[in-house]
Amino acid sequence: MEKQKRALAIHDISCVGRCSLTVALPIISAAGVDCGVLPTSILSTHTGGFQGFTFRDLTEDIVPIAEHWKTLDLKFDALYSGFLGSFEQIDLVAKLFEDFKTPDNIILVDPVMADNGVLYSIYSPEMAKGMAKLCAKADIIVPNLTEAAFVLDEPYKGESLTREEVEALLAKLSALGPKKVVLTGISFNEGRLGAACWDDGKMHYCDCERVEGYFHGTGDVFGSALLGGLLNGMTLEEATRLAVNYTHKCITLTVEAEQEKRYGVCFERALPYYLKELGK
Ligand code: PXL
Repeated sequence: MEKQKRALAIHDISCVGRCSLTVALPIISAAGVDCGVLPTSILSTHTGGFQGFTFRDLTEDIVPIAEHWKTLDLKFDALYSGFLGSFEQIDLVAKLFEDFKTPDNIILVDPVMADNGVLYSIYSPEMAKGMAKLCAKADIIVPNLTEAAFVLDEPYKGESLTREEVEALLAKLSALGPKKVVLTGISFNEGRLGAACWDDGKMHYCDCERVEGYFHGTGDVFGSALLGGLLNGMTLEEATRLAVNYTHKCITLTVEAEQEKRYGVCFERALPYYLKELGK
């Protein structure tokens, strides 16, 4: 049997609400990958839709944790960062990437900070500049359209873009450093929604039927499913298609279960589909 791959997921723990580590850990594990975690902060819930959530910043713990790992001669096949707990964490995570980069591992950065044209409530505009620096260190980035605008310091133009505009965005995002970019929230047709990917200059699109409404945590479901695909040997295009279809399935099951949207999507119920597509 081949050696098991190991990933590191660097996100917050939103204790309730199914996003960040409570999504990344089970999905990446289901893909057959040993998934270590580096929690950036602990919140009682995520910040999108709950009043009075608690927030503990774990910035102080990052360096001691990384220093311990360095004594273990640990190797990661992928490092995947998402929601960070403070502005200072950007430089600390960038340093972690330098320390654990190998010639063939994957550094995947989701510059989690905004959606629908606005920054998440706990972030300031300086976060956007820092996230651009972190994206420059990545092999692959997975922004949504709002995050792409913030990272490029451009105005957000909404969802209805032409193919030429999407391609220009992808080229500019790749020029920051990452050879591969997957841009989510792409729609050329009202009834469809998906992602565009840029694989070292080659463009691919993948979409599926749009389900109306805003579903929390789907960016983390998407990024985790994409990474699981890549670590199972898929190309970027194949992994993007898998992530689009799996995320769509999770949303459909959430609608069928009539579940409150702020508690995230029913990704657990769609795991059999994910495993089947991975050939497991
Ligand atoms: O899913 C992105 C995310 C992650 N972590 C926290 C969030 C959000 C989005 O709102 O609030 C704490």
